[in-house]
Amino acid sequence: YLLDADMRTALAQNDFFMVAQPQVNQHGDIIGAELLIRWQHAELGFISPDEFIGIAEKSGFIIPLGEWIFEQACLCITRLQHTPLKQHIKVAINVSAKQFYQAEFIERISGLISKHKIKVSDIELELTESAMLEDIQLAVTKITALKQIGFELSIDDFGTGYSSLSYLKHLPVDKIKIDKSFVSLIDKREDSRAIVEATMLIARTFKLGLIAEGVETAAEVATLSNMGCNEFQGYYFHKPMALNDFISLLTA
Ligand code: G
Ligand code: G
Ligand code: MN
Ligand code: NA
Repeated sequence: YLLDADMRTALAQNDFFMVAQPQVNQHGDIIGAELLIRWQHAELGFISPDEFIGIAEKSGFIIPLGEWIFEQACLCITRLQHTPLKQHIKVAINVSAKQFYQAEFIERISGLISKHKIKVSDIELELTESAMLEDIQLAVTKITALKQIGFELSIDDFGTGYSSLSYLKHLPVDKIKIDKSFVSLIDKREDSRAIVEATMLIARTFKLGLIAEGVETAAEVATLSNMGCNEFQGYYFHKPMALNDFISLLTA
């Protein structure tokens, strides 16, 4: 079993690293990447974030870990700035609810933005729908403040939060990410297809960007394109990869 102490050691020893999963437009051009954390444990080998993010949230370790993740995004953006690229690339990170609701969150990440002298609009923060619903009033306040500073914000795992949709009109987010659980069933189940259709209508109505995640097949791409989705993330296009490989892919 994993201990909080293991994670603290791992952070100090550089056993955590970020991988990048490219996001593409309808032509397959890379428009951004989601950074995802990975842990190569000295004895246990690879440990999935599904196993340790929850533990880190309970122990409070997610606060220093979340800051480390944010700083990795800053470093990635700096690297991209020093790479000659045809297109502009945005970098997205997942922000855990615990970190988001922390009183000093905005101050801490603003400090890192200044330290690394990057453009705040180059970072996209992904917040899950369920995280925002934990305290919707506070979420609206925080997201409004983050937007004012210039962050891009997206709602991750959209459609899985059992939410009333009325909250959306109060949230100045930029983008919805259609959850992979709906994408994977889009050609198999009418109910999943209906949820995706409803999500697209919501995105249009609220003038939000839209990206489908977990796209694995050409058939899914075709169905989603026909329905009006123009941005994709998933194994069909690119799997998460080492940052060096991501840079190579962009400059190839
Ligand atoms: O990358 P993978 O599919 O293994 O991720 C599994 C889960 O862990 C997903 O829910 C993903 O959002 C989450 N996750 C991956 N990387 C991060 C991260 O850097 N921060 C947080 N908070 N969650 C992450
Ligand atoms: O919870 P979140 O949406 O952040 O999780 C994204 C996770 O989904 C990533 O960690 C990534 O490893 C995983 N993922 C990305 N593309 C695909 C895909 O095409 N199929 C599956 N099964 N998982 C994917
Ligand atoms: Mn995500
Ligand atoms: Na998701």
